[in-house]
Amino acid sequence: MAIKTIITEPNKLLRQVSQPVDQVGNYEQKLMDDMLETMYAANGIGLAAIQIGIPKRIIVMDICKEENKKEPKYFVNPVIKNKDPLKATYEEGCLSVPNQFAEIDRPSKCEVEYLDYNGKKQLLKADGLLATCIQHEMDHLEGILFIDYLSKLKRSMIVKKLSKLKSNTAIL
Ligand code: GNR
Ligand code: NI
Repeated sequence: MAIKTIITEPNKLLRQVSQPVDQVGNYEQKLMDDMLETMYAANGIGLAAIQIGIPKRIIVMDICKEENKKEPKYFVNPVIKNKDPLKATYEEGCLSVPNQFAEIDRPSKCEVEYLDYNGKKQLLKADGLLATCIQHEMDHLEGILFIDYLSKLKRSMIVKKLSKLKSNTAIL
């Protein structure tokens, strides 16, 4: 397993639409292992493959709060089957938008069909943080970031801050 570099805004790769996976094979499983390790190392609760530069429809998640307990979840080619019309608000962050947080409204519940780590078809009924997180991750597959739901002004302020941060880091 290996820890990969997480791509941050602004970066065109984050705007790319990810491609479906043909088959969950050895390469995909190794990729999911690396993604999970990278996510844990960054203290995230979810990660999409595009965040490490790979435009494939693969997501890993672990929303378990207990220390020393792992509950990894793997989603290949996820499709949302049902969204609750009722919205829920969560303070969201993103490993690709470091240190920025905002309250975002999304459907409070959803049903997701996907292939698991072993390529087996699964249906998940999600609510709470799980529902928010899976929708946040599925947005990454379409090249969408949570800051896209903010006003143009708020978004451009965040992107400006992040580009400044990047140009400073380049000097160090
Ligand atoms: O670590 C993460 N926390 C988080 C909190 C609220 C809503 C969504 C998330 S996902 C984020 C990790 C990430 O950037 N995944 O793409
Ligand atoms: Ni994210």
